[in-house]
Amino acid sequence: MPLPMLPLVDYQEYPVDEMQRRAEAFYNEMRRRRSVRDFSARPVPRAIIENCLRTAGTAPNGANMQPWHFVVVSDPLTKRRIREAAEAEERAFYGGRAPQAWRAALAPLGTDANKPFLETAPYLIAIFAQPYGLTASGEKIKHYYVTESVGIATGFLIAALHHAGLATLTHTPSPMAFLNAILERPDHERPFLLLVVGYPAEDARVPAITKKGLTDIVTFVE
Ligand code: IYR
Repeated sequence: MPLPMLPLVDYQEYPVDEMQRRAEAFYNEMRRRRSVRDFSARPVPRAIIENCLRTAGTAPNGANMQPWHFVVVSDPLTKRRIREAAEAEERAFYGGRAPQAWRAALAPLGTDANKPFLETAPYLIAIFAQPYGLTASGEKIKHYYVTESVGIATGFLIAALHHAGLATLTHTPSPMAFLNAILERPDHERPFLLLVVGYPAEDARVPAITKKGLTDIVTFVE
């Protein structure tokens, strides 16, 4: 049965010069975002996190199945368990499980197996991808474009948190199956990313990286 169709009342058009200003202002805001690894323990009101998660939940996704689940962890004991499990995986990763070329690619960033921010930061948001959903009666409903959908929702979430004035780190300990166990998520849910959220530490440092320019990332066919 097709859904009822509604007028697009929420669309907002701007004059072209205002569009130009808005596009530039948004770029200037987003280009200030950095992946932060030095977090402050300062608390962050949960309501801010909730609104950013609402933004994530608006992401376009396959057949509107919304194939994601977000677990927001502020409990110190759970954060500690996540840190311990993540660091165990990271020790194996940096200790030789990762191919030499991968470790060489990371060397300039100075990352290592120590992840104190997993306990320091006020929030860890574990993002899970659901290959299928379950109805109330336990029937499986297939989800489509799961990775794309969850990736877009995660991008929305990172942008929303940055816009609110918070720092994030997209952390990917590999493998991440320990998140299902610690956070009691069903086996079929795939841990996608662990997002570390909070204020940066006052003395936070970030590596001197640059982004590719427009001509390096875009081809116009006109
Ligand atoms: N998960 C590891 C390694 C790592 C991998 C990539 I690709 C990065 O961009 C950064 C780190 C870690 O978090 O240290």
